[in-house]
Amino acid sequence: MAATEPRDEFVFPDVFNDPDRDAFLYGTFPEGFIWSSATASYQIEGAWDEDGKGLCNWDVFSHAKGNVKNGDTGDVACDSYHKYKEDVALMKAMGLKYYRFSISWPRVLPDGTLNNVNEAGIAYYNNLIDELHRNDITPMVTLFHWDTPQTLEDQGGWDNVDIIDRFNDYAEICFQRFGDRVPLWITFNEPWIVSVKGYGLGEFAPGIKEIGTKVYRVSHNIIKAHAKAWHTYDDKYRKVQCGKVGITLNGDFFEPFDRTKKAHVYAAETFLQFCFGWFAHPIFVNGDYPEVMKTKIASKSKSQGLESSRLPEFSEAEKAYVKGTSDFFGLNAYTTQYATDSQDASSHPPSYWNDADVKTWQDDKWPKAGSIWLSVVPWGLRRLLNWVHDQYHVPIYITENGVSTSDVYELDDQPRQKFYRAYINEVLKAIKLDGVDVRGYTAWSLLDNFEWASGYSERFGLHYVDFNDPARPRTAKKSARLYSQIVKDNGFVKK
Ligand code: GBH
Repeated sequence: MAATEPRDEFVFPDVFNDPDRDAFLYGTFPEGFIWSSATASYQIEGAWDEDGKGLCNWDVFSHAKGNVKNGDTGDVACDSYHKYKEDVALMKAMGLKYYRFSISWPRVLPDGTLNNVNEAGIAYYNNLIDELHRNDITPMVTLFHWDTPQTLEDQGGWDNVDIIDRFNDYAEICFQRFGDRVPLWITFNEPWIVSVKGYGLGEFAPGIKEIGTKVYRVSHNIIKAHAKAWHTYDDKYRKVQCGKVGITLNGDFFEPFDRTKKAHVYAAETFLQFCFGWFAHPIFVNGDYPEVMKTKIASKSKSQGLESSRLPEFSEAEKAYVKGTSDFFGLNAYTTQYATDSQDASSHPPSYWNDADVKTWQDDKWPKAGSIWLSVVPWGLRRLLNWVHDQYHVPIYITENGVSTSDVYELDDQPRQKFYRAYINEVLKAIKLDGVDVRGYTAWSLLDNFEWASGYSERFGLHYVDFNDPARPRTAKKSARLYSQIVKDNGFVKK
């Protein structure tokens, strides 16, 4: 049995101490392995107020001064609302058989509710899905990639329990109208980011800074909303549509700085629980938060003079309802950090960061990408896959992995080519050498796009997009060719 609480003994296979850790492994992926690339509605669609679309929180957030670098917005973005056929053609040219995209909730339901169904928005996604199928590409659809209808945000957004039912209505209309052609659904993309960046640090929409309190309530509601949508599918649609519904979680891998020190191992495992376990422990293990979160947050809350813990509780009925509500583990993985126990363990101010008593940082020696948080650490992905497998024993779909370069015109994108080759090779090692059940890999991103608070200053695309040209022309970078070859070979063959 895997310990789903932090351990203080380093339990990964010995192969990790192998001097050949970074050696390249030739070989192929299991038959039927899913190769995909991803985008998200607000990051690519543009057409922010066209054809009856309602406002989303990111429209409002990016239109307000000072929130996004250079005052960039997603008003036009890659203009994929008009150019989706071109996007599909790019995937076709690469030989990709899956596409992960997200639906804009307020494009389908402009005020977030069933009071007003926007048929033009529904038609857009129907056209996209049909175009994909015509080109033999299977849709993998995310229901929520951060663009909340502004009317609901105005009512408290994810901090208002009413949104759970609104999200379920929205999920259900998507199952009804698109589900006959969508075999893979992802309810939420990275709830950690929504909570911590949106309602904790205020760096993302809606820009709220309540890192000690609201973050826990917001996540609590998201977990319940996820579970409800999963049950709706399970009760009413699964039998006919035969699809899978999962959730996508993000987090860095946390490597104990010195793995012979129990305190470092315990700290790294604790932070993995605070990132992944926060959502995955209720959903995949027992309907409840990890013990380490419950204990730490309760004791800090007490020392802060609070009557109850800042971490909400699930009732017994809720635990039973939430447990087991994901058909797979969607993993977005980019980077790694070192962890140790925090030397200055503090309770003030009440904060998610203080609650864990862990200090994390990145090694200066690790190569840096075009985003300050993104160090290139391929072996971290293999370890993370092992950790997720060991904790939850469910099929893993990598729903995002990729790398940024700064805003330069560069078609021979060497760092990105190296990144994909190295990271995808670590996925192969996790499958072949460690026996981890990974079913698919998704490159982030098909296109350069609106990189949230960084605007267009960071480029993650396999295709270059010229944001100064109204036609938003796309040009394949060399990394697109490299990825396409890996897909064609289903791995790495010696030539
Ligand atoms: C993904 O988020 C998103 O799903 C996608 O939309 C986005 O474009 C892509 O990655 C690239 O950023 O320093 O503590 O604030 C992903 C990963 C994880 C990146 C957390 C920023 C910063 C943590 N994010 N990380 S912190």
